[in-house]
Amino acid sequence: MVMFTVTRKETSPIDSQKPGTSGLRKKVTVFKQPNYLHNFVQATFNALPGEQVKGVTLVVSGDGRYFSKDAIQIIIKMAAANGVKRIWVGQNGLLSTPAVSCIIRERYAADGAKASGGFILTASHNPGGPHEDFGIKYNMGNGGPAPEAITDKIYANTKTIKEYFISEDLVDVDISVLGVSSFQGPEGTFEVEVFDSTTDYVKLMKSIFDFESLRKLLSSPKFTFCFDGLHGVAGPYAKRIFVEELSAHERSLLNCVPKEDFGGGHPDPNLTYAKELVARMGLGKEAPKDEPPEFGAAADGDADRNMILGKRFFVTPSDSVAIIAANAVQAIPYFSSGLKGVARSMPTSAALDVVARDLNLKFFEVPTGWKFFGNLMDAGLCSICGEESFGTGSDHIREKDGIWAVLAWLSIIAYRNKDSLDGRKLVSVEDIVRQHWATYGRHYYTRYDYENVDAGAAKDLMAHLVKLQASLPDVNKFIKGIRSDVSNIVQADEFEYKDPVDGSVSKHQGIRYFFEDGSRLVFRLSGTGSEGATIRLYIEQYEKDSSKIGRDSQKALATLVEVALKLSKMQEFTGRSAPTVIT
Ligand code: G16
Repeated sequence: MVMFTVTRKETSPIDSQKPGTSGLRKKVTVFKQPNYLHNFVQATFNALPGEQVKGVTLVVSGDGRYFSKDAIQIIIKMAAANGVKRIWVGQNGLLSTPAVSCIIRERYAADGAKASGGFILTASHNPGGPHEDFGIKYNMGNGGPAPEAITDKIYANTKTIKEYFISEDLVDVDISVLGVSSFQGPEGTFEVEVFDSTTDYVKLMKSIFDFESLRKLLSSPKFTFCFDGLHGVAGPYAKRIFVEELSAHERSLLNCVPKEDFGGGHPDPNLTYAKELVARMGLGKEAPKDEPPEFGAAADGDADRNMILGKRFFVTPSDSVAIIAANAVQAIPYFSSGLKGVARSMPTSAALDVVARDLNLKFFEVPTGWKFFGNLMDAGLCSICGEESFGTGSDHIREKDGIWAVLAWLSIIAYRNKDSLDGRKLVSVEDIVRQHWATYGRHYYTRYDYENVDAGAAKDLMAHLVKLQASLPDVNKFIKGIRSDVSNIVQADEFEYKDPVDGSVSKHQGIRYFFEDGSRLVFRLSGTGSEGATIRLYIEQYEKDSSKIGRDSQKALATLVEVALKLSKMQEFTGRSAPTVIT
C-alpha cells in the first residue's frame, strides 16, 4: 500500500474568511492565494468535534467550477493529515448540492459506515472561471449546511490560525476513474472512493415520485418539455432522470454538459440569466421560432435552485412552493400520508401562509438561508419549504433541490391530467397557477437586486431604513407625499428569529414595512455576493378579489415600487437609477 506522511505547516490568519448565507464565496484569485483554502479547511476541521474528524468518512465534491479539481486534491491531502479515514468523491468531482446531502444521509460504505459530513465546492449561481467565483461550505451529518454555531467557530478559527496539517506526499487521486485508492498513513489506512455522481440521487427520487406516471406524461405527444442546465452540475442528473428514466427526448435538454466556466454564462435560473430557456418558452422579447413547450425549467450551477415556467408563463418561486404544498398529498407519493408542516424564508411571499391556514398545517417563517429549515425538518415539524430566491425542497434531504422541484411540478401536472392525457386539452402550468390564485388569492411579488453596490453605501441605506422605523407617523407622512393612494404603514421592524427547536436567536435579518392592506416591503443585504454589497428589495401585495388577480405583476406593483425606492433613497445612496436584476 502507498505510504504517506503528515506535515505541519505554519500559517497566519487571512482576512475576509467570514462564511456568508451559504459558505465562503470569493473570486478564484482570492482562493488561489497561498494558504487561503488551506486556512479555511483547517479552521473547519478545528471547529468540528474531534469525533467528527478522526476516523470518519467525508464527502468532497461540487458543481465542477474552475479550481474545483485543485481544491479537491488539497482537501483530500488535508483530510488524510487530519485523521479522516475515507473520502467520497463524485466522478470528476461532480455532485450537485442536493446529491451531497443525499449521499451524506443515504449512502453506506462496505463496512457499514456513513459519511459524517462533507465539503461542497460551489459558489452556486455565481459565474465561474479563472476570474470569477469559487466557494466552499461544510455540511453536517444530517446532510444540511453547518449551523451558525459552527460557521461562527470556523470564522473565529480563521482569525487565530497558526498551523495546518497536510499530507504533501500523498499522490493525486485520479477522480475521473471510478474505484477505491488506499493509502497507509501514521494513523492507519486512508482511502478515497470515486463513485458515480447520479446513482444514489436517482434512487432517492424514485422512492419519492411515481416515475411511471411521470414517464406517461413525458412520453405523451400532448406534453412538451424543456430543461436548461445552464452548464452546471444539473446536466448529468437531468440526462439520467428526464431522458433515460422518463423518456424525454434528448433535444429537450439545453446546456446540460457541465463546464468549468458555465459556458461563460451566469448559472442563475431567473428571467434575466436563463436567456435561452426564456426565449424558447416564449417569454423573451422576440417571438420564438417554434411553438414553446408546455413546461420549461432550469437549475443553477450546483442544481439546488430552480425556475419553473409554463408556455409564455413564469411561476414565481413564492407561488411555486405554495402550489407544491397545496397539491403534494394528492400528487406526490412521498407525501401521501400528509404534511408535517411547511416553512418559508421571511422575504418569500405569504402565498404559502394562506395554503398552510387553509390546510391547517404548522407554519414557520425563518431567516434567509436554507440552514434554518434543517432544524425544523430534523424535529419532524416541516415537510415542504421554499424561498423567493428560487429554492424549493422538502425533508427528503437538508438542501433545496432543483431537480426535485421539477419532478414535483411534473407530478402535479401528471396528476391534474391523469384522466385526460389522451383526450381533452392539457391542464397547463398556467391553468394550475390561475386556479390556485382563484382559490387562495394572488400575492403579486417582485424582487429588485442592486448588485455590487459600494458596501459603505449599502450599509448607510440600511441604517437609514432602520432609523426611519422609529416614527411611523413620520414615515406615513413621507409616503403620502409620494403617493396619496397607498395605504398606511402599520408596523415596521428588523426581522429576528428564535429557532423553535434549539432556541438560538438570529438578529438583523432584514427590515420590514407592513401596510394596512397587507402589502409589504422588505430590504436586506445579500449574504452570497463575492464583491461589494447586493441590496435586495422585496415588494409584495395581496389580492383576494378574483376579478383583479390577472394583472401584469410589474404594473400591479408599480406604486409600491415607487414608494420603496423613494423611502429608501435608493438612488441617493447607491447612485443607481435601476436595479441589476428584476425578478
Ligand atoms: C443561498 C441560501 C438560500 C438563500 C440564497 C440567497 O442559496 O442557501 O437560503 O436564499 O443563498 O441568499 P442571499 O439573499 O443572502 O444572497 P444558494 O443557492 O446561493 O446556495
